[in-house]
Amino acid sequence: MPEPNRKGCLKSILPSDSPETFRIWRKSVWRSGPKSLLQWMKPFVVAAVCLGMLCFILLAGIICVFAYYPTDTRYHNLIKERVQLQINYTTLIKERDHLLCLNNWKIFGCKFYYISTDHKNWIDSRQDCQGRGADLVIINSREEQTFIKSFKNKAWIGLNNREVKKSWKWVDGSPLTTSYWDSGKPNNYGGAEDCVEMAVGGNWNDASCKETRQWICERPFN
Ligand SMILES: [Ca+2]
Ligand SMILES: [Ca+2]
Repeated sequence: MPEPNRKGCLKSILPSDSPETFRIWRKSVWRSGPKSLLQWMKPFVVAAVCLGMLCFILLAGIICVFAYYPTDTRYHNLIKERVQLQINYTTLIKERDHLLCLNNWKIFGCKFYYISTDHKNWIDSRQDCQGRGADLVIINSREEQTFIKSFKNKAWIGLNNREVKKSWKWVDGSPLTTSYWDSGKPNNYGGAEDCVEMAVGGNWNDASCKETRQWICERPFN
């Protein structure tokens, strides 16, 4: 009668499938003591441990799926909300630009610009701008000058020397540093040209403050 061995599988150690043979083999195992029994059981213990580990891994996987699924849903909801906010933002920007356009305002950089359709002298033009929460435009850069030229009309800008002759100042009190005078200007024609207009070509001309022109206002966003 073969002894159960370490690789043991019941079928491999039994010589036949007869009940009598199995009974004799069982007696032999019990008679040979606990050590032999343990050796016989070892493959089954290993199999049970493996099965237990497999169940543990499966359970952990299920827990992970249920734990992460809500997070995944929240992530997709956030993506949807962000897309919706972008759509709303784009719509609002279009509506804002449409309203600004209807009221003759334009946006350049971080500023609003208003070009009048009416004509006024320089002082009244400035007062109109101030009534709109703005002031006559101050040209701070070549880019802004190029933008202003796009209006293509004679228009007052916020530069003058009404206080001190030949001392050109912007409406915020700052001195003129960079200029875009038209050729031969300023010429102080007739001795009383103390205000500055954007000429038709886009460069500047000094003119009498009493002349009536369109005007350009500038204001910050807030
Ligand atoms: Ca400016
Ligand atoms: Ca002039």
